[in-house]
Amino acid sequence: MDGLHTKTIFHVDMDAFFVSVEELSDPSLKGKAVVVGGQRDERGVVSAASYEARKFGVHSAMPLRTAAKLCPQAIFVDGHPERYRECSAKVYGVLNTFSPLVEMASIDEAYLDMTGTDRLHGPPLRAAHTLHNKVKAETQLNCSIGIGASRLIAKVSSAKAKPNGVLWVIPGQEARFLAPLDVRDIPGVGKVMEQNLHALGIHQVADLAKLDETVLEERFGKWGLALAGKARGEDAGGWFDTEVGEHEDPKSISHEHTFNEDTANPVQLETTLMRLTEMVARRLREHGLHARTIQLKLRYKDFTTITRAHSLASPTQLDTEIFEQIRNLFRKNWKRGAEVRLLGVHVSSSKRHQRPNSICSTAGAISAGSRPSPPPTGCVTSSANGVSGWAAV
Ligand code: TTP
Ligand code: MG
Ligand code: MG
Repeated sequence: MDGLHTKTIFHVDMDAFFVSVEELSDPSLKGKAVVVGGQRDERGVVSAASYEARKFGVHSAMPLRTAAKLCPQAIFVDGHPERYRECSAKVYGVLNTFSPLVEMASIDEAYLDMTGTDRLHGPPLRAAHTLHNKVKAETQLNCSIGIGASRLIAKVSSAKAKPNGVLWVIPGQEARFLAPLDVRDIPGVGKVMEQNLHALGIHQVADLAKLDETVLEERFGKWGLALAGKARGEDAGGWFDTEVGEHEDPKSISHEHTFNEDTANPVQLETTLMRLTEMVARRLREHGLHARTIQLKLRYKDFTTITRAHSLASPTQLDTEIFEQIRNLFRKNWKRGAEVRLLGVHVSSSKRHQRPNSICSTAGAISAGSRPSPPPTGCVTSSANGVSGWAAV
């Protein structure tokens, strides 16, 4: 456990990202129930929902028509993948001025290793608020920042800081912070694992923490052990290790989407490819794998199906890098105007591969500067819904 208290990790995640980017081009959307991903009568799925729409139960990956039923007053907007990528790159630019150790984990989120940067940026909360303001000033977008001694804690706390907040779990208080949370809040615990845990009467992280880890190991093997570590706030199982409950590294990962109505709309097609890419990349990261070969599958209305692949010189698990290749393959191979029935994104993975700029890489860790100052008393400091309360520690 020594390693647990030596790091300061930030997890930055943009708030309602696609919706917020749409609001930049159409400010009249602000504060309203907005659904991005297509029109209310289309057969696609929701990419993103505004916080206002979420109050009605609308969420990502839900059919647009279900969203329209739950929230008839919502404004439905088509997606603009180019804009999202541009904003993502801008965010990365800001983060990169803050720490050389930035790892974009998806189009709208990143981990920063801020260990030892006190002299430069001040203590963690001050640094986070400076960063929070900088992101806003340079992108006009809100984000939330979680701070913890592990990636796991940083990730969970950024989710709890939303919207537009900063939350720091003071080193040593991890178990107290996690205890009341649902097991599903632990990254890597999916639907199946949640059901397995519920069947054992385990609902909250506190229930997990009470168990001897050998019980979890007996029941779920090494994933049980990793889960026990996660319940203590550790990056157990390598954090992006295999998903809890899954027993093998997949050699290939793919996601496909069949359109309810065949479409030749390039925006709809590319938005779908982006969503499929995100799903694939997320699973790569969960399994600690990197894609070496990236393949597009395209089935036309008449069921003619083509697959086209591209091999990367440098394996990746980043949505942006995978999407760039998928988009190239799509643009080169799609017969413009021809209606498409199905799209698929498939990657073949290489074994675990350490990127040189990964924040896991100790070789690249920041060593200059002072060590973090001793934690202030108290458990968790939050500035939920804003940035004004942070000085309370
Ligand atoms: P998230 O960060 O999961 O969600 P969000 O930014 O919309 O909202 P939050 O404030 O809770 O972070 O995803 C980032 C973007 O990725 C999201 O705006 C749209 C896209 N996305 C999809 O296209 N499909 C999906 O299933 C999910 C989860 C996200
Ligand atoms: Mg987000
Ligand atoms: Mg995100």
